[in-house]
Amino acid sequence: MKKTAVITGITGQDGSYLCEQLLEKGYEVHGVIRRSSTFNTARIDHLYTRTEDPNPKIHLHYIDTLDSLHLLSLFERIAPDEIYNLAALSHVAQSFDQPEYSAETAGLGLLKILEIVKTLKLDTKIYQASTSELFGSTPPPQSEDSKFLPQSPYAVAKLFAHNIARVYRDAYGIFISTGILFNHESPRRSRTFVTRKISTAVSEILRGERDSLELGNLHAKRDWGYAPEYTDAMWRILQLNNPVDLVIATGTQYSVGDFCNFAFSHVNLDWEKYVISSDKFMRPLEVESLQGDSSLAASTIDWKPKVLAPELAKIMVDADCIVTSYRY
Ligand code: NDP
Ligand code: GDR
Repeated sequence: MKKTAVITGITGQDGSYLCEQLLEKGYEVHGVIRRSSTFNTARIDHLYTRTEDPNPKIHLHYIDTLDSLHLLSLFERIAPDEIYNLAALSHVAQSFDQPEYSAETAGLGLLKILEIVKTLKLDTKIYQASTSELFGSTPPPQSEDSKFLPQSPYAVAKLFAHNIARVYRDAYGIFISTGILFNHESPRRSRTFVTRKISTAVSEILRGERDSLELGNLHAKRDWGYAPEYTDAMWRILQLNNPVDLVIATGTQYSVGDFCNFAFSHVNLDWEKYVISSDKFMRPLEVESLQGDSSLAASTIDWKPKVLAPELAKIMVDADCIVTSYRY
């Protein structure tokens, strides 16, 4: 039987890949999308047409995830089999500038969904987008058993959501799983994140549109993977018979400088001639070193990463060099 899924944050990087994958599996997909004065559907435009389709597979609903009344009315109407809660202010540095909004979207957003599912007594499986930022200053390797020491308003808000998920699971038997996902990137990554900032800069330098790139901390280390593989993990997590909390990561680690090297050397440029480290992009508090251990995911959902950072950098640079119209 055809399953129905709701994706909050469908217009984001992960939402767009997840939507594609669910449609391929035959799901009816409902996307929660917030109103914007400019078009914010660039990542999903290829998945739906604006013309009348008598049997559309993707339905968009204009609801801010902080608007619980309208979320309730949507969930009551469609009684989804699965909810993927991806909506959030997802930029760590920006969460220092907008801490309240960050707490509301990344933290309270999930609580509203849980309350609705509980009130309506829905038999829905929920996926929550938890993050490696929960580990913060805990040294690597980080696994499901590692301590959470969040270092930003974003991470503290996500920790609230992570914990409230466990509480609703244990107290009310709600089926909610979390994926503790480490950084994952793609050509659809917003340009405000470091990998995409680097790959677009490489393409612009090649085209002669600029001659330098200003970044912040070049020494921070991340475990970078490829976004479509991570959204596949989200789906696999919800297909289990019991709820889980699972780390999803490549198990590798590179610095921001290393990623610059992969991206620039792919087009025979020496990154050190172009990249400048500026205080402007330094954070009030930094997460220095993330490297995940996803062996539990390998055994429970048969998930293993294929694309690692050196190849990821090439994929992103190639996409920016060829398709100059990506403007996320
Ligand atoms: P993006 O920033 O690309 O997407 C975030 C999505 O949330 C967008 O669709 C955005 O809408 C939407 N959104 C934000 N606030 C609201 C709101 N108030 N109401 C409705 N929609 C809202 O993030 P990613 O796709 O990269 O990440 C998805 C989720 O996974 C996020 O929660 C993120 O924190 C988490 N995560 C991401 C990781 C990564 O490496 N990518 C790693 C671990 C966790 P709009 O398009 O209008 O801005
Ligand atoms: P992150 O991703 O904070 O890990 O959060 P981001 O790409 O923003 O930063 C990664 C590291 O690069 C350093 N850095 C810079 N970052 C940005 N954005 N811009 C710069 O110019 C720059 N220079 C250096 C940062 O200081 C940091 O150390 C992402 C988001 O997707 C979160 O939502 C998600 O939860 C985590 O990944 C896992």
